[in-house]
Amino acid sequence: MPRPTPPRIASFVALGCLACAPAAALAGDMIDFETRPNGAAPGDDARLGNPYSLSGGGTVRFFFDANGNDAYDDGVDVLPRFEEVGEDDDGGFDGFASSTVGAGTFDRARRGYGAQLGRFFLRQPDGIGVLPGPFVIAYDTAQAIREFSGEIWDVDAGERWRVDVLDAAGSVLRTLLSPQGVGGPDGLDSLPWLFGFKDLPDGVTSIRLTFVGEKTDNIGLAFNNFSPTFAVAGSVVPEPSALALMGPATALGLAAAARRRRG
Ligand SMILES: [Ca+2]
Ligand SMILES: [Ca+2]
Ligand SMILES: [Ca+2]
Ligand SMILES: [Ca+2]
Repeated sequence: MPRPTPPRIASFVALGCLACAPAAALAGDMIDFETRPNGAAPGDDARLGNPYSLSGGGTVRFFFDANGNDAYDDGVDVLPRFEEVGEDDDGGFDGFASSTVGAGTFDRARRGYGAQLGRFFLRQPDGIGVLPGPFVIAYDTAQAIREFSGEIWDVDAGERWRVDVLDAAGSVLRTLLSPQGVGGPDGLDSLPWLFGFKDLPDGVTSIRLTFVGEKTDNIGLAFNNFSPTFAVAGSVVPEPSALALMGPATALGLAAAARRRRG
């Protein structure tokens, strides 16, 4: 008798996440990069140097870790830039090519995802090319970070990202790989890869996003909607609660029900 198996359920959940609704405006600590840390509107291509405040106390900052020590070093590490949706008209740099939206189109979300991208996102310091190092999100807070989520947009052919959750010693507490990017409309061109963690152990101090794709050039990072203290719905696949529901107790219950039907 055909019945759902855990792998089929998991793939169904993953597909559901790809199609999940755009994130609504959320209260609390949702950093959507529509404002700078001081609340002012960003400008296209402007650098982000200051950290954002967390409502529960402390701050979080973003940088490319040029010297690979997982810590921010002023003047050594490289600052990301705000990028405005649409093509630059002043000869500045863009974030990502929106090839499924249209030829010669940049920084445009796929239909239905415009509100989720907003007007601004965060990107690599220069043009699409070679990154100066991993992208690091560093907390400076007394809060225990138990969950978070974020979005990497436009994970195309030859592209893949690894997300590592680190403690102060640089040990990897948790890790997650993005899908292997594929080109064309079936891939994540001009779409977000929504990732998140829940139930993190003690000691989370930073998050490191490392490009692990096959490409060695034409690489960018389009980062958006970072939620530093909670994981938005659909970002954790499968949800820990769903895992618990599919655990041994449920499996035993299904088997018992099958036996009763056969009996
Ligand atoms: Ca550093
Ligand atoms: Ca742009
Ligand atoms: Ca630009
Ligand atoms: Ca945004």
